[in-house]
Amino acid sequence: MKIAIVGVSGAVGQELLKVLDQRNFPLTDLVLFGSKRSAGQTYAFKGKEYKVNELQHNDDFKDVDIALVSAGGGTSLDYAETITKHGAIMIDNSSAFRMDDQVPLVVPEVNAEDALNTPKNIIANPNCTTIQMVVSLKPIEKLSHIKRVHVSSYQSASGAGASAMAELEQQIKEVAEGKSVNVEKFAYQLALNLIPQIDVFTENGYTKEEMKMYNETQKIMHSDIEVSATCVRVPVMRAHSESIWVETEKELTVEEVREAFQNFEGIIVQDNPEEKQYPMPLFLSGRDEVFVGRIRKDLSNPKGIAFWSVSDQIRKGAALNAVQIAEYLIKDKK
Ligand code: 2RA
Repeated sequence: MKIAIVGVSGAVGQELLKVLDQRNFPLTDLVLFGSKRSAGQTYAFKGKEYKVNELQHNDDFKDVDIALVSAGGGTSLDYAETITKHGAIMIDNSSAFRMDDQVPLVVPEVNAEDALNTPKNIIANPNCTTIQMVVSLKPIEKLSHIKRVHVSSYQSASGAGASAMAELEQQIKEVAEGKSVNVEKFAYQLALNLIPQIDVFTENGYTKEEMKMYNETQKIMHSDIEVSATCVRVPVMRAHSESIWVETEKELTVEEVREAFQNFEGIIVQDNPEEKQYPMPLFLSGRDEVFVGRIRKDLSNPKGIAFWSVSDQIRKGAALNAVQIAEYLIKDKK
């Protein structure tokens, strides 16, 4: 089983290496690809050094079985043919193919079987906010069809990459030292601030990030579910938080929703208000699961349930989900 990582030097690429190692993915060979700037760097994996090859339109993917790609949408579009032409399956973390009806969009806990239908040899990894949300929606959908969702996301700097995380760290220092704050990666200073815009605005007043939550959720859940999202950048390093409100066809109790969460793979419930127990990003970065809490009935709608969720944007929001798709693809080949 030969695995390729494309974009290995980025935050998600580095996490892909970690996840493959930690989960002892049964690979027999590993090949790393990156930009001209990254070429020649080396990374250790299971005690062996691997050199980054410059990604080029050649036959380097000839004997690759699965390529984990996280190098931006432009690179994915440009290199999809080169990566897949010899038969490799491309698991793509960019938004390039997510809404292509020839490409499955997969969160293994929700719609793993979709990964088996790959006419283009491409499987798309959903947007981090969508992954986190649909993991929490699936157990509720199994109790009663979800008609609509309102969600506000509180997205960490990691969603904009390693350099954005570094900028937030630097801004916090600059604020603490009373110095002028350097602003490059975001439209405004992020430290001590909230920015209610992620990606560009579309013609309906929603941003592309918010429309991803609408469109991707319908595709993954094979549902007419309506999602209205407000996506906000917050001064947090690497875990996204979401405040979610769902309306279901049938009235549900908090107890049956909590039990459904507790029994669902990939979810951990932290929900004890009396003990001030609820998920918080500061304490959950680096974890694999989606954490849910603040589970309660909506006071304004008997068929409404509200809850809070936190999950690591780089792990379950990107690298872990991609590796779990790869694990699903090979599960009967061991
Ligand atoms: C973000 N979801 O958080 C977007 C891309 N990772 O910036």
